[in-house]
Amino acid sequence: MNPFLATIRAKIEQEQRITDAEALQLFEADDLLAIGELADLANRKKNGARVFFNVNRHINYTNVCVNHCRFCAFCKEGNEPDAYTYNLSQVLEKAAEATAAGATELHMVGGLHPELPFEFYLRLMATIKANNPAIKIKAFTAVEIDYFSRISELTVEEVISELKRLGLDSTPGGGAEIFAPEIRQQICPEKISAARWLEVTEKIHAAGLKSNATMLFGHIENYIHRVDHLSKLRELQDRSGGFQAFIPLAFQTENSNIKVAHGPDGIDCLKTLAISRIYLDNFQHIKAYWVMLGLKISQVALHFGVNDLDGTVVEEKIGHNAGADSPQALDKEEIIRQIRSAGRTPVERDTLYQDLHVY
Ligand code: V47
Repeated sequence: MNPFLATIRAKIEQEQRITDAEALQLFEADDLLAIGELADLANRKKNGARVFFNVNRHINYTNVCVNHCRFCAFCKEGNEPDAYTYNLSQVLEKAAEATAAGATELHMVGGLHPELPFEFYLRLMATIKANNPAIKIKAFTAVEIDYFSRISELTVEEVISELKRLGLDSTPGGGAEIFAPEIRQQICPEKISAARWLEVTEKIHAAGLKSNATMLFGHIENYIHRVDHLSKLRELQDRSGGFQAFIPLAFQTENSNIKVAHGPDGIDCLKTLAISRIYLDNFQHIKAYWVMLGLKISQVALHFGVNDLDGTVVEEKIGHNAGADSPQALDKEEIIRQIRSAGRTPVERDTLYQDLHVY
């Protein structure tokens, strides 16, 4: 092993942090297998052979959005023919299907709709919980929480507290994209700034809710921007401890207004997952979101520092509208098979990473 990688190994073994410069050097290194082995070492120290998944269902209640992010193939203007907004009974029908299928979590996010009032989301939350008392709701990113505060004239703290009172259990990690302003300005100029995303997320954590964090990679950013992104997340996690999982999202190019020849390839995806694991020493979970990565890369990623395969998903629109060629849904049995065939132990979890069943 070359001296640089030997230094990184020693740091992992002694549970010391790697620096931003070292993370950048890892991104620039060619030895994918050595990086993967180091990430595997870091992951095994934290999680052993256990790999988490959950039985969940996504519900995207509207695709109408005022933000017009350039990477996004999901969001529409309200007058476009394929714009939609589910009413309460449509959402309840999907939640009931999820409960009947054994789901323990709803992952619920949507566009920033210009007309729906905050009361719509409160009613959504309260009614879903009343009809599906056992299900956990992971909903509304920091971007949506900020928006709800603006449309309701409540503070962010009040918005979070109302949603929590009605049953919000955790929040997903979307909307982080890439924090560096020179890239963020180009890919999502109308979205809240990185500083605001981090501030709202810190308030979510301060209210006692856990959240996730994502990074959209493989478009116009470079390695420096990825390291900057990871560094802001590591810093916030040091202060709040509220992040559960980090989820690098591989950019899907179709129907997007970011014109690049291709998204990240398999090597880039594995490297990014592995370096995330090594760098984010204060994150317990690194998730391979198979919808964007594809199932095969996600399975191999279990040897590159990943300990979470997300879930059954059931109905996915954000990645598939942008050309993701993964399936719409996975059976629990298929997820278990994938994990076992990677030589790891499948653990079905709930939203807060409590074991539900070890297979
Ligand atoms: O914020 C949008 C991304 C995110 C594209 O927290 C795209 O457990 C790739 O955050 N190519 C939403 N990505 C999805 C998300 C998520 C998914 C799974 C689990 C969790 C979790 C969170 O999807 C958006 C944006 O970053 N996105 N368009 C695209 N063309």
